Amino acid sequence: MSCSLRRLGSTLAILSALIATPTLAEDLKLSGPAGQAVTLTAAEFAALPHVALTVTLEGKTLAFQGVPLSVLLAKVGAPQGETLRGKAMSDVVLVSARDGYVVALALAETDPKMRKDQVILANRMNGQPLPDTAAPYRLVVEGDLRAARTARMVAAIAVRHLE
Ligand SMILES: Nc1nc2c(c(=O)[nH]1)N[C@H]1C(S)=C(S)[C@@H](COP(=O)(O)O)O[C@H]1N2
Ligand SMILES: [Mo]
Repeated sequence: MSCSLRRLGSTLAILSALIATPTLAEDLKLSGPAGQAVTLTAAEFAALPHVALTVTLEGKTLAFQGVPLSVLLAKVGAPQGETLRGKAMSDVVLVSARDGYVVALALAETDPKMRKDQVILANRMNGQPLPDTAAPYRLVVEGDLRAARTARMVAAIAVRHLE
């Protein structure tokens, strides 16, 4: 009796651990140049400061809302502003999507102290949540003429330091 109760107890403990730490499809994995790792839930992303960015890509004007990439990269220790210099000038940002699509940016391109064109990770388009083909996040690079860098279904962003 006490043995089966104990087994029930440990089964419940395992189940509750699984329920407490699910890997949700909307989770966003961030990693920094020295291996720092942060996972943001959709609720944590929603609580970050959002900006609006309207772009015209291949003749289509789209109004996005999202979080500046610089805000996300600061969470994993990416150098920015005056600290983005020297060897960090070759740091790259890899934006990876669920279908294996990967877009590379120079870290310097993403820094609002370096360039006035915004780079954001959008979660809304034209006043609506992103459609399933793009959710949960889409990269938007102001100034681009083609849509190829607007990675849809973004799941992870990594800053890589090149030696
Ligand atoms: N994840 C992912 N994002 C992607 C692509 C892709 O193949 N996979 N293709 C890119 C290209 S080349 C284009 S033109 C646009 C097309 O987006 P749309 O179908 O919403 O117009 O998505 C971009 N983002
Ligand atoms: Mo494209």
